[in-house]
Amino acid sequence: MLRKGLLPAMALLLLLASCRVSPPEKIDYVIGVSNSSMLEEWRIQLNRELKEEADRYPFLSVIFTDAASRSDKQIRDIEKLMGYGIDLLIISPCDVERMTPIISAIYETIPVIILDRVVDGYDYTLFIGPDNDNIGRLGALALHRLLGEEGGRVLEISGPMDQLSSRSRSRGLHREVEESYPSIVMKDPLIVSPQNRDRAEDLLLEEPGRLEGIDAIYTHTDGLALGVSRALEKLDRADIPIVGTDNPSGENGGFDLVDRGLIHSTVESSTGGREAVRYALDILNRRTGVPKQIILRSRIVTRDNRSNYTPMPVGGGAEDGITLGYAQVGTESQWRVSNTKSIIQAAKDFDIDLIYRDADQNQEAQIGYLREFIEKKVDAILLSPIVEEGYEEVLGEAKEAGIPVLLSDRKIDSPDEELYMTFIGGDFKEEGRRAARWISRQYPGQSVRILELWGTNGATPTEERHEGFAEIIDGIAAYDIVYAGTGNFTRDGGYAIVSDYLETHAPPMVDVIFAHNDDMILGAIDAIRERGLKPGVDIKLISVDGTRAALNALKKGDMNFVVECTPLLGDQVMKAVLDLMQGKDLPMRIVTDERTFEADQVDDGFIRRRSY
Ligand code: GYE
Repeated sequence: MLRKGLLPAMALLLLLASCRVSPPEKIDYVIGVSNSSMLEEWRIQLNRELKEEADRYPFLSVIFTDAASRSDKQIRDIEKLMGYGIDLLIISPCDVERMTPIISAIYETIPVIILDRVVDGYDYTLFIGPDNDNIGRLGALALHRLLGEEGGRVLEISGPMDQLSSRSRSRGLHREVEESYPSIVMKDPLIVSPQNRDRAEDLLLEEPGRLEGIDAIYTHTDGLALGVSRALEKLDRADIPIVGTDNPSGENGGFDLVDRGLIHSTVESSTGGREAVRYALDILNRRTGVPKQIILRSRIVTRDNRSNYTPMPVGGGAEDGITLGYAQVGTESQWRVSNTKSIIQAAKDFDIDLIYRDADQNQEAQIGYLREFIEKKVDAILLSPIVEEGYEEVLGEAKEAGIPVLLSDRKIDSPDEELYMTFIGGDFKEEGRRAARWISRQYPGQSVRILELWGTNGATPTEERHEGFAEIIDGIAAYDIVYAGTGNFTRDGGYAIVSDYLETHAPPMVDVIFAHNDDMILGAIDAIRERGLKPGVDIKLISVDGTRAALNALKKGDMNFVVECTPLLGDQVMKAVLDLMQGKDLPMRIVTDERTFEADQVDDGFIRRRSY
């Protein structure tokens, strides 16, 4: 929803965009940067990285603005930048909600890279930022390493909880403590508002009772950590260790505090400045395969790993070519078949030697192949894990052997993120949400009975598609998931469940079927027809993937909505392998760009051109 007050600002902004001034000679591109403030060390570091990286390209010019934490100032800054004729905007929004319509309007004119805080929806070119939930989880792991098995009492010191980053860090921390480290007891958090070093120091000095019986302190930023450590010093309690977060370099940054022994460890939250400039160039040069989101890696930094801070094995550049061992899930779906083809083709295009193994849905076999790759001393391993659990041991062996592992398509569940270098794939939770949003658009205020066809139990796309779907459906009282069963991502599986369900329930049995992939919905269509019902009419059908077969069914009216999840990951995977071999740091997650389809959005030509 556009807010009234913003409309004149946006009109002006678009007007300015249409009368762009030409950039100075020899400068090919002008990038505008709108930073939300320059108060915190982290944000100063962000600008420093943007500048350093941009300076490497003489044809690039960057104009910086500082919104001083005020959205109205940020809107004016953007108007000014547009007036200068920028080719691309990099923005770290002050207030995500207020900036969303502004960013959408700019995105219609020039590409927009959002840093740090993502806006709702998908009206931007690329998001680069940390995973704050995961940063909180890593905080829990750092506390566990510090306190050991016997655990202890921890005081959490955070910024205001109306900040999304504080909420996410706190949620991740508490969930991980509850699930994995029950001997850690979290005491009531101390909220520091406004969030800064001096305020943290003052608050703790005002309430020294907070420290009674406390074994460790967790702070949401390193600025807070510094304030806390000063207070501890004054209160003669410097014996309480602190785990911080953020870790920009420079004086009083996390590294510095670790070095000086003021804090025990910190969880890195890098700024993404360098990546922003590199991807900006890809976007401006119209390179293909630019992802939708880059989620930056976070690591725990302690004094021990601080001095030789290269915690991940880095490929040796393999002079005699690169050998990549690839352990694929199986051949359960059309998506999988296309995914395999894409990877094999890209390996050829990138001149990478691929050893391909198909695990045929058998995890033990897949782990066996990973051990084979380790034995063969491949340069890197590419893994599409069948399920999320059960890979830690073998990935530990790969790490020991110095062989980096990349995950494509599916993730593993492990707090130890040093077991793999990056994950490349879709945003499955968002896919589930998109399916649910379609239902809420179609049936506002009506009651809906839903049958959910799950993919393989324990696989990331199954867990996350369900999570995103349920997040919306569970919030609407009139919507009910009346039945859920796993069809294992296969056409037969989808057919069997729906056929059984229709046989054992009297009509009208169900209004909507949501399948976690196309193959299962195609099986459902067969089953519905067999019962003499009309698929897409008597029962509305939604699925995820966007294969040619599903888009055809959509066009014919046999189904109603398709959420895309692209299997064409090959180029991005091989690019990551090459980057890795050249010693570049990879982001933690590279999330592919995806869209949704309704019947009127696909024509025959589009479907014919579809390569999967
Ligand atoms: O959606 C499904 C396949 O892991 C994203 O696995 C992939 C899923 C895909 O079998 O069709």
